Amino acid sequence: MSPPVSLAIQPRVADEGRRAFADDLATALSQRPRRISPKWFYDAEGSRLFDRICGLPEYYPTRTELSILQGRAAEIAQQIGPDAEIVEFGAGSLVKIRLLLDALQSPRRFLPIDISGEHLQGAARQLRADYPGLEVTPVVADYTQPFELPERLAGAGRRVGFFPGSTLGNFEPEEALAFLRQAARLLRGGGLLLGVDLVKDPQLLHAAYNDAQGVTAAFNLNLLARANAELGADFDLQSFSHAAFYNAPLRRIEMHLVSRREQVVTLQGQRHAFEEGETLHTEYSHKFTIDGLRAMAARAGFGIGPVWTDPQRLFSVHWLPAVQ
Ligand code: AVI
Repeated sequence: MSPPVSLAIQPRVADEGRRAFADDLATALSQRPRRISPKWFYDAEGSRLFDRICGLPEYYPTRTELSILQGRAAEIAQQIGPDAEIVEFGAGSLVKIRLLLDALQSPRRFLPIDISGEHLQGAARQLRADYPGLEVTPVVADYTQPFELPERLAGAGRRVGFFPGSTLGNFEPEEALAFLRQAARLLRGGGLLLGVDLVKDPQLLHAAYNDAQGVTAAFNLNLLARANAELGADFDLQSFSHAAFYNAPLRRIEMHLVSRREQVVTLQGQRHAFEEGETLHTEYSHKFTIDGLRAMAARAGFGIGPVWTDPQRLFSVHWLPAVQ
């Protein structure tokens, strides 16, 4: 069994994580417009709420991507080839990686990369039990920052990245390009299997981020609950509301927390005043055209391979060869 790269330093990592959250939130509250990275959504409760979002009737991306992966598994496996090493950016849904592993010819190794050691351990344990021939090597790293992967296994096939779920859309365009450049370097000679959401009718998009059960609202507001629990902040959750709208010219959903009244919030001894209607921006979710995504991938150093979509062209899965 391969231990995660830095399991021994988990408590320190947790402290560092809390400090980084405190620093990011303090910076976010001090700047105008106020803006924080969506990575802070994902504490245990945020991850649970995100799993619920994935099953909502309005949130089409998860089930649509799954249907593409399922329906096109054989073609995808043909692009990847035998004995592959699969690198997943984020220890994501075990459902998606299983669909891929089940279709591949004798996959050799799975390397899930995640900033959270806990998430990685869960993913690794379950896959080891179900795929006895597969070596599972978790890597604790922030994949949005520069990092290295372990040496390739002798005799292994291609090294292939898997980045589903349109998480790329949560990056700023320059961050997305930087991520793709790093992926092209790490995966040279192999390729990237990338799932991204497509530009579509704004009404469908609006519904997906403003669901009737209020799960997306709870997910957004949980960021403030997390700040209260972990950092001793005093956000009054009743005094903020969820807002998500489609910015058509920039092809992205923008998610905010809107102050419902004039109020002062205290974070680590600092007071932050909100006017009624002022917002904390929490997430972009960019939507792509197939040509636009391919142009960005080409700038990052990828070649262009096949793309698979659903009949309604809601979502796309791209095979991007990482040219030698
Ligand atoms: C993880 N990410 C791709 C989701 C998205 O659609 O941007 C996060 C999400 N935010 C609100 N709903 C889902």
